[in-house]
Amino acid sequence: MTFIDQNDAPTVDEVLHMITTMALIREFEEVAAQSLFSGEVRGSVHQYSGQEAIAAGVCYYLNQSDFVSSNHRGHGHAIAKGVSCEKMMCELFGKSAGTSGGKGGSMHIADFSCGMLGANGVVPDGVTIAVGAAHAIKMQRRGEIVVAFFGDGALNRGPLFEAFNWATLFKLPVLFVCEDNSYSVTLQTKTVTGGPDPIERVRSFGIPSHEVNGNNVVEVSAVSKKLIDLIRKGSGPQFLRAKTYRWFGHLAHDKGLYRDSAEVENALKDDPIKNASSWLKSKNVNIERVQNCIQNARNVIFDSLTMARQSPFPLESSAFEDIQDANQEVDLEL
Ligand SMILES: Cc1ncc(C[n+]2csc(CCOP(=O)(O)OP(=O)(O)O)c2C)c(N)n1
Ligand SMILES: [Mg+2]
Repeated sequence: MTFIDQNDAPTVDEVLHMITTMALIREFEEVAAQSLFSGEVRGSVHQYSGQEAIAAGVCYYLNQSDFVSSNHRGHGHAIAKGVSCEKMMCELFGKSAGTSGGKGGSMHIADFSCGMLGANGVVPDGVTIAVGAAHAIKMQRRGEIVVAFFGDGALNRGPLFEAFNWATLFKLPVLFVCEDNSYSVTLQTKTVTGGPDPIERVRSFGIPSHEVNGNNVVEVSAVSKKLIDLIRKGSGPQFLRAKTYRWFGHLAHDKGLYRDSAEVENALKDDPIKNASSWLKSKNVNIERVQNCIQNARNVIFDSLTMARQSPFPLESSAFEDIQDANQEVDLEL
């Protein structure tokens, strides 16, 4: 489904907002990678650069009370869902002001206060968490919906199919968003995928499946708006595959030498931020308004970096706090 009904197309102001979100993500990833290279950030950073239109377009029409779950490449989803960039940067720097008090790092960013259920390093466990949350919402007769973001690499993992089965069996309010960048770590996903197009697997569960150009925020947001609306009205699960490309290696340290340089060069030309700017230009929007959005986003990330650098690490005495005690009852209410 790529046809956009004019009634679903976003307005100029909405696209300007989405450009700001995309610019926040792009800049955040740039600073995160540089901070990893400089040794200020430890661990790993999976940059979302090049895929920004998906998080920005899907999350635009979600309410704050709705939920998202994410994977290892989760910074963009968190920013688009409204998690504070300052708290996220602090988390990457291991500082106590971070979303998890500096103890989680890049792949464990979560903030329930704005519906971010968590990044997740296990493929595809964010999806099963999303389905669990959707089941809780249904049992409690609440109106929120859940979006599960995952990559094409997850399409060959068993737990994904358990999640699809459960979601369709109980008609749960969940939108599955597959960010198809064609790669699973160093492999082209198609070289490890049997059978016809994996979208057929999704359809075999009876889940309506749609495809969109993931580098075009106008298209992503228009289709997402429609799907979110259907889910709110009780359609049960929907599936959206968004074709895209990750600009850098799997991790910031990966040079991506397994990819053809012409392929990368071509992909870089299909820049989601430039695509959105061109759309705005076609609507006679003054380029200065676009540049202001991008500059504002850069300022926010610069301030986040300053804060992360200046903030304290957690106290040594807190090292054993925030650890789940097997005998302790956990309040799992959302
Ligand atoms: C259960 C499990 N097996 C293997 C891995 C190692 N691993 C990390 S990311 C990944 C796949 C990444 O591809 P994709 O899901 O398409 O996401 P992308 O990195 O392309 O955004 C794998 C296999 C893992 N994290 N979890
Ligand atoms: Mg992938």
